[in-house]
Amino acid sequence: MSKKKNLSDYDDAGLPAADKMKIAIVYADWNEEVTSALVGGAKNTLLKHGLKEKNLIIHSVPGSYELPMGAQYLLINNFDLDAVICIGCVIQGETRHFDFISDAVANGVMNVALKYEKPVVFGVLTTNDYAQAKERSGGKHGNKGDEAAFTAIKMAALRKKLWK
Ligand code: DLZ
Repeated sequence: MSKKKNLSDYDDAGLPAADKMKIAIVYADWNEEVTSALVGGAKNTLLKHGLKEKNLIIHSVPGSYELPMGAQYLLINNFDLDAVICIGCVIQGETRHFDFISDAVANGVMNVALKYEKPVVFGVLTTNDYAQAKERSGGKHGNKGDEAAFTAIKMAALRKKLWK
């Protein structure tokens, strides 16, 4: 997958079915046009691989900074969740907000994953401008939501396989 540029091109041969999984998506309202397209991509990919709609939970948070907390709320309140996909879009602006938010969300997502020992996927675009975000949310570079969904299924299946 990593050798390819298009975020929607992944090798699904051998990807386990998601029909027995329960997966949550938490997405940021900031840059809503982009994040809703990312959610759409993730949802399509999850359902395409067998996830039942009743086993898909979707909630929103105000901005990407709140994604780790949203993921943690979901994991606390749903013991049977197999994975959480965090979706956001942080666009470089004129202030240092971009760096603080990007670093905080990346570290926060990893911390929640390690704390709960479950896949918490970083489906967050961090781009220089809006055009780059559009290109990666269903444009010429594919949809990062697809990539995030693929990652969630693959990691959830690995955890199920290895867990004793
Ligand atoms: C404040 C802010 C800014 C400037 N830019 C973005 C952005 O590009 N993408 C995003 O998801 N959120 C942004 N936010 C909001 C923060 O993530 C957060 O919601 C607020 O700082 C409140 O904690």
